[in-house]
Amino acid sequence: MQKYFNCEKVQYEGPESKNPLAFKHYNPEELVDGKSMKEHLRFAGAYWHTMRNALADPFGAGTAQTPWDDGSNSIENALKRVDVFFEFLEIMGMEYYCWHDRDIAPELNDLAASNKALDAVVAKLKEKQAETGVKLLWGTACLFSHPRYAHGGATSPDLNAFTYAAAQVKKAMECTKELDGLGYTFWGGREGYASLLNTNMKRELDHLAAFLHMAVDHAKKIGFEGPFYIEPKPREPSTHQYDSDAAACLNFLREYGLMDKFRLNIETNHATLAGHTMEHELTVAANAGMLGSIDANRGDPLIGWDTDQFPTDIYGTTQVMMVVLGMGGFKTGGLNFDAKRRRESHDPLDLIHAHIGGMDTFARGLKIAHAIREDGRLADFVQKRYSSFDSELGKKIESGACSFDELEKLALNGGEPTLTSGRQEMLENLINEFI
Ligand code: XLS
Ligand code: NI
Ligand code: NI
Repeated sequence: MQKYFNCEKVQYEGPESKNPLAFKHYNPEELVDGKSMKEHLRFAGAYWHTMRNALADPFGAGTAQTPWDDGSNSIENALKRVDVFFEFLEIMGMEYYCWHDRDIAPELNDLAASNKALDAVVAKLKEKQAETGVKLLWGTACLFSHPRYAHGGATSPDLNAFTYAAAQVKKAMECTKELDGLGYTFWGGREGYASLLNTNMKRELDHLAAFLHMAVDHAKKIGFEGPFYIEPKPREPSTHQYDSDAAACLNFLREYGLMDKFRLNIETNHATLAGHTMEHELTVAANAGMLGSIDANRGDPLIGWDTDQFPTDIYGTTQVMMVVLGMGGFKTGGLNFDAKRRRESHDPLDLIHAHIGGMDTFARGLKIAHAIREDGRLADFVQKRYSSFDSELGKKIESGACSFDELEKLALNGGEPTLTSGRQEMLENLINEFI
């Protein structure tokens, strides 16, 4: 038995196992396409949900049982949580993790005191990383919980709030660097607005860009090489969020000359809130060479907010892994379980069950996606669907060397184009052969 969790390290037992505390599909060292499953999937634990989410909802208090936590805002309590979290990672066999500054250490009376608390916890995290080989996938600053950020951090109309946010991000970047973090994330929780009556949108976006350029400069100064990630989300908590979806983020990054240093961190539930599929958002990002990392979770089709549920849908994880394999795998990113248990699942053991489910579902998605790619029929179909563009004329159009005049002449003589089927249902059946 472990010290804080009533279970042993979770082992792979195979699909026949009936043990609820075993992996049925995730076999970390098993090779898929010449690379181990753990290298493909790069699972990360989210400190905020695992250690700090009390499982409250707007109608009731938190239910999570955390016998290790004394409920205080003390540094000792924060240090104790580090031990618990690393035990959890060990049980799961997860080699990466992510944090917000305020999840790992308390916010105290002033910035200097909060920074000092952060230093103490970061020192302990560094020890634990060295002891276990666990790596920091990304760090981030929480610029959305404290009342000072009610109007935003980098987009606040108040210069003092903007200044505070800058100092907080500077420190969080330095802590990420100290822990050899592979990336650093910006999710703009309050970077948006509720009403245009009181908002100068143009000025707020200019400020956000200035803020991110300062982050780029500071990264250079401290030698932080990892990419920055922007995490799109369309609403909640702001009514209108500036980073609403992958396309909006790419447009913003291009407009303000930030494409080099940034990538996107795409989250499933945010994609669906934006009225897109996860597959769509990932494809938009990957097409631009900008898919950096993934927050793995899912929403609920009946609920219109960010329910952050654990991924259990095999179709969903298959689609995700099709895109990830298609781009040649993660470089600095991974699959971060930005997911929480339901309020009714308050026992620490539920954390283990939840992650087993997420990891097994992604393991299946990986194997299925690989099998579909190996089979080749799907890619073949898509390739053939566009094959008329492989002609001389097609090449001319694709290279920008054609004109409307030329095409008009051809259309006048060519007659009616023949219609061919898109065969969507046939392809859906094909996918089901593998699931
Ligand atoms: C909230 C976001 C958040 C980011 C990190 O919806 O998903 O958890 O991942 O700030
Ligand atoms: Ni997220
Ligand atoms: Ni989210």
